[in-house]
Amino acid sequence: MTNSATSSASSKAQIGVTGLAVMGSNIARNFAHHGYTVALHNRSIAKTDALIDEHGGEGDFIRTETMQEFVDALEKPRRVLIMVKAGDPTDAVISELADVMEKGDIIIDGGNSLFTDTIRREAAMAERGLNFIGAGISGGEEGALNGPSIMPGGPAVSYESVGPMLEKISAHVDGEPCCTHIGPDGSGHFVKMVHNGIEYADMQLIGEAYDLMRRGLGMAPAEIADVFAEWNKGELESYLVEITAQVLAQVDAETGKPLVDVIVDQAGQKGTGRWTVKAALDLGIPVTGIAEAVFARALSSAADQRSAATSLASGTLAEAPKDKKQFIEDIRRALYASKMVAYAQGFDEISAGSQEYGWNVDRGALATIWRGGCIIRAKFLNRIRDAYADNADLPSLLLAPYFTDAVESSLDSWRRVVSTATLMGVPVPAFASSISYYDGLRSERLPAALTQGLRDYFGAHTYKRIDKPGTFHTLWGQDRTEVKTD
Ligand code: NBP
Repeated sequence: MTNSATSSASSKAQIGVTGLAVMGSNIARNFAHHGYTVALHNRSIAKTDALIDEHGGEGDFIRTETMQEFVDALEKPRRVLIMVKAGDPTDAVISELADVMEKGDIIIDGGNSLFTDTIRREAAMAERGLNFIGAGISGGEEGALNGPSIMPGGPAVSYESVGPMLEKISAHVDGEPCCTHIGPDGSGHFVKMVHNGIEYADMQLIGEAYDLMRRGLGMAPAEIADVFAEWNKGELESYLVEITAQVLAQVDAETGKPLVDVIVDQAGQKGTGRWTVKAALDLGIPVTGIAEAVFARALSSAADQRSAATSLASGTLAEAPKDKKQFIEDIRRALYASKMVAYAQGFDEISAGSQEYGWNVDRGALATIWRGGCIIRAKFLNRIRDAYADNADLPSLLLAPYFTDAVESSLDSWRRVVSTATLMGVPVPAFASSISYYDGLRSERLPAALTQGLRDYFGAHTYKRIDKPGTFHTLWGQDRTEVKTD
């Protein structure tokens, strides 16, 4: 181990990591495990020393204290991965780094930055001759150490320099790395944001499935854990379904109760789900499953409002379905169909973002790198990859033959689950909004025609007709004749 910065060319580091909290230190170790010499830096030296003390023997690390020392420890062009808190701390570190780096050096922001910040930072760094890559990294602590899914966006020329290293430390599925160049500037952070949005939807759908078995069927958490474990052997196989079984099976050591029963039922959020919905609103893309998931977390956290409302009437509630086995199978199918909607919507948002910002994101390649390392990793992503391989211009994932068939075979179950849940008074916002989206998507005519009529009535917003070209307005306040306005 090298434990101090040195100026000799042979002992320079190929990569530097600044920000050595849980994610940064694990990624630094991951680089070292793959044979790279890693320069280490953190604002407070204690974290650098803790990493060296606990894991210094795992590979070649160079301990540095100041930013200048850190940059001097790197071979040229210098490659620095920033793993600090998103927002102002990231700007502060970029600014410090840019002051001591040289033209052609590469800064990689591996934090959960907002993609518009990445666009701004990439442009600012380009003006100074520095290459900036915004890399979404998913997989949490464990992924960072053993192989995350990495979504780098930035200049292609800098990807040539850092791409092979990032690919090496990423997770691999069927020998393929879970890392690929996503596109220019903010594209990497944009797709990471949508990844997290889909993760929100996935978890909300899992929560609704759990609630239907718990409150609806009166099953115990351990029994539901077995159901999820069973589901994980089939088409729902995924990391989140796998760990759901584990969390539900966990017993609290202190009380002897299921752990899920002693956890406060208020879901936290750090912002990426909200960002996904905000960006979707700006792009005009319905991401109803993700939005319901964000709102469901907000409702769960409105503790005072909820406790004031527990006495609200429920109306007459239906009993649970008699055929428990059938209902559990219905829930499984509803979960799978709703999940397909959430992914279809997420990929629509990625297409729209890619078009808006000129990123040319390859959706099939993206599905490929989400198969391993990341939180939404699932068997199902192979299907998405195949769908885009068959038709790169697919208008909706739901129109790919596999998805069309899978939804069709789940439809009866899906409708039964949503209607039964409503009759039993169990909230299923994501299941319900997903099937409504699906029914809206497949409708030949939507009530939007009436909306247009109303808009024309109160605001003279005009409308188009189905039978002739042009734009029209009805003189609602006069004799109600129609005039052509263009
Ligand atoms: P945190 O997000 O908790 O950030 C802590 C790090 O930021 C420490 O190294 C801290 O230095 C540094 N820092 C702060 Br705070 N303000 C700073 C400033 N003004 N100047 C310099 N350094 C500053 O760490 P994390 O959980 O390891 O996450 C790192 C990044 O990775 C974040 O952007 C996060 O969103 C993203 N991410 C996290 C996960 C996850 O599972 N945790 C997954 C994927 C992505 P100090 O030690 O001196 O206070």
